[in-house]
Amino acid sequence: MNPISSRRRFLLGALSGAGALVLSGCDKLASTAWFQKTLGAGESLTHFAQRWAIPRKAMAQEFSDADLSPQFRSNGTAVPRNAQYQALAMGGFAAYRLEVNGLVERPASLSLADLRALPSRTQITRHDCVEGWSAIGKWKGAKLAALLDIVQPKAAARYVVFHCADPMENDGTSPYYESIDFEDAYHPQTILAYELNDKSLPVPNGAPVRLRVERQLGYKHAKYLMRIELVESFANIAGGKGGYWEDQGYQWYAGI
Ligand SMILES: Nc1nc2c(c(=O)[nH]1)N[C@H]1C(S)=C(S)[C@@H](COP(=O)(O)O)O[C@H]1N2
Ligand SMILES: [Mo]
Repeated sequence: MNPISSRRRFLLGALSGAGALVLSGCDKLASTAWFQKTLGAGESLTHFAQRWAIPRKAMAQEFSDADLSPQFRSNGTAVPRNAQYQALAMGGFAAYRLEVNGLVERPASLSLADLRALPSRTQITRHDCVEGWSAIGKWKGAKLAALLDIVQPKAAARYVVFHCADPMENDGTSPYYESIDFEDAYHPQTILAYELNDKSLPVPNGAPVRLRVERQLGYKHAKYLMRIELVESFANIAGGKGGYWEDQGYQWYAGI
């Protein structure tokens, strides 16, 4: 048995929730270097327990064409207030490039054609927004795992950060951003979506490419992707909490 699966078995035995970890006298474990490193920045004990006690590899529910919402609404930014982005949109995104850099062996710059050439997945899923609405849409996109195989994450990389085109402040600052860990990055339903309901992704829904990370709430699904950065820690990015809404107090792990 490899060290991961023996750890996992131990934890599955020890944990039925974060409370059990403390109550069962595992506070010694909580102070070990391994535990501290695993817990890491921005990760709560609840997330730790979820991550180890609930199979994160499980699939989000998928639906059929008959379940599609008549219209998939837009939320948050509907058109990025960014001259460079608007010029790209006017040109049909022909000049668009998705930059992939940070802790990778082979940084990359991908056109939409490059993204469309990667192994893809199509999925009909339900999007849940914390503001109290849901919609079912059909998404097609490149598997993030396939892109990671190309850029080759360095050993120190722990998070994938998504930098977006839309500034959240009127003065053009605070671009939207998000981050996920490798468990979600390699999940089969985690895709860089370039189609919604069999059409090119509309601008209000994040054209030309947005993240779908189906086990988590709406705000994790970053739209208007410009750059993907692999990092060891997101402590030095913007407010340091791993996402625009996280910096305003939302949970980093937004499990559904
Ligand atoms: N770049 C960017 N991504 C974003 C947002 C945003 O404002 N900007 N809003 C988030 C929120 S809160 C939700 S619910 C979804 C909305 O996706 P939709 O516009 O396709 O409905 O996008 C998420 N991703
Ligand atoms: Mo949302």
